[in-house]
Amino acid sequence: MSEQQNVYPVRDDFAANAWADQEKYQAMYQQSVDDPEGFWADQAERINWIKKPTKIKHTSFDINNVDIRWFEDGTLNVSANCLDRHLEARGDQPAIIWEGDDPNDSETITYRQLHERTCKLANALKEMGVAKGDVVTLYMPMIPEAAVAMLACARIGAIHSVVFGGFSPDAVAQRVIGADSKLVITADESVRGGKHVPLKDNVDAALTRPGTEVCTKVLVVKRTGGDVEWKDGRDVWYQDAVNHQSTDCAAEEMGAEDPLFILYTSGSTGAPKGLKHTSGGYLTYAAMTHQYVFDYKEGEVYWCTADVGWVTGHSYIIYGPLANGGITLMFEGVPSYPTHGRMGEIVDKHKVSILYTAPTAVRALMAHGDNVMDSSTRESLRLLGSVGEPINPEAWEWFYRVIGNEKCPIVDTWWQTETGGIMIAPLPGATDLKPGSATMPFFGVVPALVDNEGNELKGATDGNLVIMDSWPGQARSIWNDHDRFVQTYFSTYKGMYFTGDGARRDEDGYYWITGRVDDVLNVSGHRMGTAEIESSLVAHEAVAEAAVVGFPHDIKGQGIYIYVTLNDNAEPTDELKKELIKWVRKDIGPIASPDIIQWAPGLPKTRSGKIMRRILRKIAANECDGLGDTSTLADPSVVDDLIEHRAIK
Ligand code: 6R9
Repeated sequence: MSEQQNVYPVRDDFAANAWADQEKYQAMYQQSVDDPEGFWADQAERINWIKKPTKIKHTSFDINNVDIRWFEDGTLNVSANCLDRHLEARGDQPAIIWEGDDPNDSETITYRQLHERTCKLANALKEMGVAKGDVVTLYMPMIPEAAVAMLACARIGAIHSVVFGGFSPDAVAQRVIGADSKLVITADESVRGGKHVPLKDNVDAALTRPGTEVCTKVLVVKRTGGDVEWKDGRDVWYQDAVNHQSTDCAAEEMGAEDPLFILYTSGSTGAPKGLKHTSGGYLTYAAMTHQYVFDYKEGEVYWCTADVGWVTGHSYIIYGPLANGGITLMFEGVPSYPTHGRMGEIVDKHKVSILYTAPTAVRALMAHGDNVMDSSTRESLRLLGSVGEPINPEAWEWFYRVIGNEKCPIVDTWWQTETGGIMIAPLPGATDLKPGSATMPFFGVVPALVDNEGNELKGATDGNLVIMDSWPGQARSIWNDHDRFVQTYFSTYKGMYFTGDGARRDEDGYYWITGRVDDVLNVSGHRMGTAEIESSLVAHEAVAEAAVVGFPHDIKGQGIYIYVTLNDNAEPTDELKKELIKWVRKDIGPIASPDIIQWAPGLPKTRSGKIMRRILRKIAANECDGLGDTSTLADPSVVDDLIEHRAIK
């Protein structure tokens, strides 16, 4: 890292009005690690419990007994916490401001209206036979019904599993099967950047796959009115299901440790993992982080640009903001449509105070130059946030200067699907900022850096990022596969949660996330397992073997670089490259689109047959001088061929 890097000290006016200044952060942090029981018992007060918990923390990272429970004897309902309890004080205040893909399309939904819509759908779900503990799959556009569907599930104790609307039919099928899901909620089509995506067709295709018979109902929101096939007895129009329902629906009393949702995410091996999140601890943590990290104040309009298909959408479009009685903006479209000025225009139109987005979006705008923001003033903004991948200092500075008019602190928030909420981030009234650093741990979070043997490293150093003790938002397990949960997160370093990320800690104790140290790619902030893409490719008849690595990409952060060894009878043509790219897009979804395919007559392997990705990563990045030790390769000569034909020189 550069030595002369900028530091942005906390501004006095910010510190004076923030939920936490530096002194308060330090005192609270100290208490949170010295006395987690007392600290989190106090924090649990932010939730309306039906039965208040007396048992606060019961957690073990011991490999023989990984067991994570928070507030376990408490009961609550998450949807009542996000809706009912706000009705008296702010029933007529907006809960959701929805901005459509088309700039002329928007809608404001008050807490009272959101409550009514949620109750109606909850009643409809019950009528369709959905009961407490059932899993409902959501494959939806970014429309208010997506929020309503999540909250309606939570209301009746059903568990939602949201599948990102950009995923393929196979991904939907895999998740329906994996979670034994009886019902899918979808829409006829989604609209993004003026283009329609046939969600219902995709669901139809998904439900022809063997194993999906468990799913017997599909509820379809009419979004565009586009043509859809209809399967009588299975398919139901959303409007027909909800219209006649009552606007009252009692909220089910749930245990703090009852599951709230499953969310699938990629790992370094095998099929995506369905992380299981529960109710009491998750909500406490989502609400608290939303309040402190974004310094959220009553009445402010807050906009998180993520999709509800990702964990960021769960915690920071829906649950955190609504638990806090906030106003959350939900955007259906993309920042580049109809023009690259759209993001700023939305900020002006709805007087957004807090804008939480991803480095890839910032870099994409930055590529169009400073004038890209000329169509807006963004005067309402007071805080910016970043999530999904490391933000490079250049993008940070541009975000600060051009989007934030040099007056808004940026909170760079590091966290994961597995962590449920933000783990390492500045508090804007407490933490001096360094562009590119996620800075300091949130309350109750004890990060550490370890070497490859698991020895804790002290002081300024690089290392593998682990978390030493549990926090309430942590995922409890992998759906139907607790062994895999234990193996993936607790077996690498004994007694610690392993994040899969590398990080550096500087002399001020600031954390700088350096990226994944496992075989997980981060493309535009989306996680993807190299194994998933490889297994898709080898299913193609022309492909004998494939190795996937990330390479530095200006906009996406990482691009997808693929080495393909063809079967003897296949010709290495450009047409075949195009076909393979299409193949992967169709199999996994457009976000997994390969950027570069290189034909590889052979792959560098150890004598035990393991592909040496370290070497492939270097060749893809055009760093061929520092390939390191190649002496353990079974056939070192394959490397020369790969270097000669590398795509980036
Ligand atoms: C919330 C989310 C998690 C992975 C994580 C890390 C990367 C996320 C980051 C960041 C550096 C940040 N990541 N935020 N890296 N700085 N502020 O993104 O969850 O989709 O599960 O991805 O993303 O590599 O391990 P998820």
